[in-house]
Order: sequence, then structure tokens, then C-alpha cells
Amino acid sequence: MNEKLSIDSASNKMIDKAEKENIELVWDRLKKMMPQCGFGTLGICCSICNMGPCSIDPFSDEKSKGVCGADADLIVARNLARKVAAGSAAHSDHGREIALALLEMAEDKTIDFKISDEEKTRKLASEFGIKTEKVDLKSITKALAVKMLSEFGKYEGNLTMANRAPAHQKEVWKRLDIMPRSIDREIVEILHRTNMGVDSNYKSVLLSAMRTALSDGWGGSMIATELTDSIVGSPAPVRAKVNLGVLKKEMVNIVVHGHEPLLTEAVYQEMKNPELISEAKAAGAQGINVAGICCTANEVLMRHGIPVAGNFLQQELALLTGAVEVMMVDVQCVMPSLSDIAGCFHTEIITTSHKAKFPDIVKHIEFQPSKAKAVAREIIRRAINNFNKREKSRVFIPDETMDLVAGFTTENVKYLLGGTFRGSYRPLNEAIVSGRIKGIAGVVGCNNPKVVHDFEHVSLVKELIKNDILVIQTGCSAIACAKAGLLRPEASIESAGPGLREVCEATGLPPVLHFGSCVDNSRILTAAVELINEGKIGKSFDELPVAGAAPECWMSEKAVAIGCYFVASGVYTVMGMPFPILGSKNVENFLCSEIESLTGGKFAFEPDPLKAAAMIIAHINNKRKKLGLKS
Ligand code: SF4
Ligand code: MSK
Repeated sequence: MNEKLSIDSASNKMIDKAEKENIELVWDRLKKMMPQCGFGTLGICCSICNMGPCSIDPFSDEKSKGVCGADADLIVARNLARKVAAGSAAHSDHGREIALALLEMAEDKTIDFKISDEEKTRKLASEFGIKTEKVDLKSITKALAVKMLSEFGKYEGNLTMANRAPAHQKEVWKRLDIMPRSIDREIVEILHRTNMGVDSNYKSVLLSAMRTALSDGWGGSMIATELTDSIVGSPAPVRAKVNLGVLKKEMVNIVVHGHEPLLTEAVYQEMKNPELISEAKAAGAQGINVAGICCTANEVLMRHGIPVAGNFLQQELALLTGAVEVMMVDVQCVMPSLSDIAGCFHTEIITTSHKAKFPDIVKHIEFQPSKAKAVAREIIRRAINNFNKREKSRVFIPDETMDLVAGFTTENVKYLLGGTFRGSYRPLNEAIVSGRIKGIAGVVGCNNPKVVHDFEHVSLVKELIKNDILVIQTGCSAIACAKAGLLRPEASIESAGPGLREVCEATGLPPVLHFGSCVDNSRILTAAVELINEGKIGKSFDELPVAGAAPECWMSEKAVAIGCYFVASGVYTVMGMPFPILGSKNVENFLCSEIESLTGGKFAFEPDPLKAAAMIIAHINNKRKKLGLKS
């Protein structure tokens, strides 16, 4: 067994199975790709125009330049900015799909969804200047959908939800001219600026990239989070299970994977359909089992306790069990290799998004809100039909599962801390002031086969909670720590420092709070606003004793955008692997030092999770000192 590829024994067992069956996995392809391109790693390769591609010689004494005269600083900055644009586009386009679904609901074009959280919908509408008193919900919903959609293309003012930021942050953004104006505009503008022969100043390229990222965090992602709560319901703490052992030998297994929540919601509703359950039983199965991968998993986990089969690097491994009848995928983080692996088994990959298709051999059943339940039924029926095509002798599901509690949000943390009558962040702020909790870290992000699967996430988070730092998580990082048992309330007794343990025992909270999917990093921003509004621990993000981290090497361009909107919002953010910027000392210096004097936040890059934890602890202690709080 190759223990080194993952700290998760279930994953290692499946990697061994792949080796025995001669099935190629992401780790094998990475090995074949070595050595990876040094120019790409350093960010000094440019193919923006057709006079290139140009690459800068990192060892040259003279200042090497591309054919147009662009130097390393400009090339590196432009490449990074384009990653921010792509990452922001992914999150924001996800948000747009949810807003379009809201509009379809309001126009009676779909009856498969209805507003599940009326209170939140009305509150959001008020925030957007929509009259809500004595107005029926359908009219409010329509007006809200139109307002939300206009956030993507408005031509004056700034993003409405950017007004949620603390006064100091807004003042900084205005002074630096990085207040996000509209979502599509910021993405388009950064692509324009980084076109050949437009913005030749690396600092202004980087600051504009920050504005694009802010339009993601305080725009597209926030819209996705808020409207998903409105339509599908706001999460509440829920117990569930995680890891490949949640797949069931006797059941029809459907794995949902990707990011968008609406079709999965319909699958969740239809898996309880008695007619479909009878059909599954008639096929010889005991029932229908739905489990998730990546952030579609996080969405349906948070709201319904649907089990999670794994995180990003486990998508191929789930298929290797030979027990998955259908893997239903939507958008983002879906490896093109899935169709090859599914081809070794009876598994059917079904693509469902009009913007994410596989080569023709893969079945495509397109989701539209107007036919969500019909599509869900069709997919479930295909899974039932596949059940008897399993090669039983090749089925192997590892036993590993772990309990977890998920479903925390900015809003429900208030209630969990003080109930209906005293719900507020005050107990949390008081715990921080007294030093029982030293500070809060948002630990998020992807897996990357370049490092040992899950190791950095789990090691960093364990070290932080041991040092009385409350951890908030999203995405694949949350799934990694869930598998390690850190999302159980008991983890406070087993692994937290004495102060954090006391708070967790008093409130029943785990020391690591699962806040949702990648777009739900916007919940971390709004929770930080609540901390500031409660008082005594800082008036702006950069004064709070908080930090951000993406420890296991960011993988997706979305992680670059997330990191940038954290830093642009004033948060110290430690990434497990550097961005491809090390080909420019100036860009590195700007992002890791100089920018702190502008936005209040900055990046650090540290692959060793214990060193990263020490850096975060030192940062939090420093902020506490400045606030006059004891270390
Ligand atoms: Fe080369 Fe400049 Fe064209 Fe980039 S934009 S490919 S550096 S000539
Ligand atoms: S799924 S973006 S690998 S966290 Fe959101 Fe995981 Fe990163 Fe995709």
C-alpha cells in the first residue's frame, strides 16, 4: 500500500485497487507530467498575443523582456489577474444560475422549487430596496431576482452587498478605487486590462485583480449563497457521515458531484419517491442511496444531511468501488478522467449542465429549473437500471466512515450561541476578549495531488484548535477535517485547547464549524462583519484576531480569487503553495508585504502546516496585543 499518497486509509485502499486493476489515477498522470514546466510554475510564460509565446529567463542578468517589451513583473501580474478573472467567473456564473432560477420561480415557469426561507428572502429584498410590507411573496421574489441579476451588469454605483462590509473597508476600497462595481464588468475589465498593450503597470493590474476578486466574494459568491438559502432553505446543524464507506453495497448508489445545488435538491426530493424506491427494490436493491463529492456534496449535506463520499481527490476513487451506478456531475472540479474510469465499470457518468459536457460518449441530461424533478427521476431510473450491471466480484467499498456535524451559517451561529431571545455573537466576542478563544481562522480550499492528500488540512486545523483558535471551514478542506473526526463536538475534548474546549462544551459546538461550499466563503465574510458589529475585538477586518488559510496547495483558479478577496478585505491569508508568481520578486513583495499598507491584508506562502499554524497564531497574538487583549 502506498501510504504516502493520502492520510485517509479509505483512499489508500482504493489507490491500491487501482494499481492492481491497472487503472490510471490523477497521481499517475501527475507523475508522468514531471518535471512540470518551470516557466509556468514561476508565472513567467506569456501567450497573450501571437508575437509570443514569450518566456522570461529567470537566470538572466539583464532584464529579460517579451517581444512586446513586457517584463517579468507585468507578465506574472497579468497571468495571476487572469486566474482571478476565471475563478471569479466560475463562482459568479454559479450565482447567476441561481438568480435565473429564482426569476423562473417568480414567473411560474417552474413548480419544482418554491421559496423555502421566506424570512431570509424578505430581508434580502429590503436590503435591495424592495418594498416588502404588505407585498405578496411572489412579487417580492420577482423584484429580488431582477435586482440580483442586475448586479451582474449594472453600469453605475457599486455592488449592493459590498455595502455589508465595515465602514473602514469600504473607505479603503474607495480610496484605492477597488470598490467592486458590477460582477461582469470587473471580470471583463481585468481581461481587457491584461490584453496585449493595455495596462503596463503591474501594481495597477494586481489592484484591479483585487477588485475583480471582491466582486466575487461580495457579489457572485454571496448571491449564490444567499439565494440558495432562499430557495432550498437555510442550513441548520445536522449530523451526517463522511468517506467512501457511505456507499452501500446493497443499494443503488448515485454520486452527485460539482457545485450547483438545484438539481441535487430535486434528486434528494425524488430519492424518497415511493414509486422509485419500489423500482429499486424490484431490481434487487434495498433502496436508493445518494452521496456527494466536492461542493455539490457540501450543499446537500448542509441542508439535508446527505452523506459525503469524499473530497476532490476522491472523485476517481468513488468510481473504483465498482458500486456507483451513476455519477451525476454539474460544473467545476469535475475531472475529465471520470469517463475513462467509469468505462472500466458499469458506472454511467451523466452531465447535467448546458455549459459542462463530456465527449459524446457520455450521457447528457440537461437540467433546467422547469423540469428539475423530471430530470432527477430520469437520472435515478438510469441508476436503477444500471444496478444489475455491476460486476459483483469487482465491488469493493472500504469500511471507513466518520460522523460529523455540518450546517453552520452566519445567522444560525447567533442562535446557537444565545437562543431565540439572546441570539448574538456576544458570547463568542466575550470568549475572544477573555482569551478562552484566541481568534478565528477560516481554513478552506482544495486537494492537490502534489502533496499528501488531506495531510495539510488536518495538520493545520489540529494545531490551530489545540491553540484555542476556532476554525471555520468550507469546501474540500472541511471534508478532509470531517474525515479526521474534527467536525464532531467530541473533537473539542480530544483535540482542542482548554479555552476553546470550555466554550465548545458550554455551547455544544464542535471546534471546527462547517460553513458550506466554496461559494459559502462569503459566509465567512458576513460572520466577520457580525464579529465587528458586536464590538470590542476590532472595527475592521484587519484589526480582528482572525486569519485565512488554504493549506493543501490551492488547486482551482477559484481558490486564487478567494485568497484575493480575503486579502483585499483586510485578512492575512496563508496559502500552502505559492501562486505562480515567484518569477517576479516585485509581485511577490507586493502581495506578501506592500499590499498590507493598502488593504490591511496580505498573503504568505508556507507548505509546512505546522509552520503555517505558527504564523497564524503569531498573527492572531499580534492583533490581540494591538487590541489590548491578553495573549
Ligand atoms: Fe510576448 Fe508581449 Fe505577446 Fe505576451 S503580450 S506573448 S510578452 S509579445
Ligand atoms: S470543490 S474549488 S476542489 S475546495 Fe468546491 Fe474542492 Fe477546491 Fe473544487
